[in-house]
Amino acid sequence: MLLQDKRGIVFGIANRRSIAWAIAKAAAAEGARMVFTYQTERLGESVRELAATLPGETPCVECDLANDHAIDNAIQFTRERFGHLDFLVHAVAFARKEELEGDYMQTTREGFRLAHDISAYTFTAVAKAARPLFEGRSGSLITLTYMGAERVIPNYNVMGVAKAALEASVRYLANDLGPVNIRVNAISAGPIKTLAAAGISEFSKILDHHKSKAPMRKNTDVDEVADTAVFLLSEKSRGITGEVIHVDNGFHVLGV
Ligand code: NAD
Ligand code: IMJ
Repeated sequence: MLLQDKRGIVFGIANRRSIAWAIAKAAAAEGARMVFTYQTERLGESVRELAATLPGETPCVECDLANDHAIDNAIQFTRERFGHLDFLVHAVAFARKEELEGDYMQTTREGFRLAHDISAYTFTAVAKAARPLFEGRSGSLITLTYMGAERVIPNYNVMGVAKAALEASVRYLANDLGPVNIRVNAISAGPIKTLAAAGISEFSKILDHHKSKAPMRKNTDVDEVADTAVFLLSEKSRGITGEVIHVDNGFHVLGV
């Protein structure tokens, strides 16, 4: 098993459709044990229900990533339960709904700040806070990104700019943490119908387009993302850091 006896922390499970949940299931199947964090108590019940379906104990703790004290608390909680960490999964993004429609140019200062805080800075924040739990061991950190960081996608707007900052953070964190044997990578996933895609205008059209044009002629399945995540979290990817791997059935290679 690729993650036998490895300990991890997962940020970003909201429900059974979450990419983070698919990653957690795949990691558990490879022998990992994890702490789950959830954004608000409103999500706590469903996250604890999902956690209970995994073998062994999966401690769960509230963690609003907008709050540094909440991050420190989740790390302290993890230290008490596990003593150390081998991996971290960050699958978190947020922008105000109003910023995800119309022209990018209409982005407000506060909307820009919030999108960058939650969608980009929090990865650096959790890397910094969790760093002591990796002391003396190798580690792997991953985050989730989207092609809107590299190219213009209608309505993705300030999220695309925040994802570009997130991808740059992956490279800087990889350089900071490489000397202590911690790798840092991102998965750029194709469009998947999750809570973060709910209510996005024309999302079904984007899925149809992806399916008809992607080299593999299919939509991205959450389990495809999860299997790449397991690879990146495992020693199999020991030579890879600072990388953004596209798991999108090849869509990103297209010009038109
Ligand atoms: P999701 O809604 O299930 O997950 C997003 C998570 O972010 C939720 O669990 C939510 O609670 C969490 N979150 C938001 N603000 C937070 C805060 N302040 N503190 C703590 N947690 C907070 O949707 P998803 O599609 O699984 O998204 C996971 C990641 O995948 C995101 O980074 C998203 O940008 C990325 N991604 C999604 C797609 C897609 O098409 N669904 C494609 C590429 C990348
Ligand atoms: C999101 C907006 C516009 C276009 C989009 C998306 N496309 C895809 C997404 C084409 C695939 C989903 N995605 C990659 C995201 O990162 C979504 C982030 C997100 C979604 C919401 C919806 C609800 C809300 N705020 C959000 N903030 C971030 O209020």
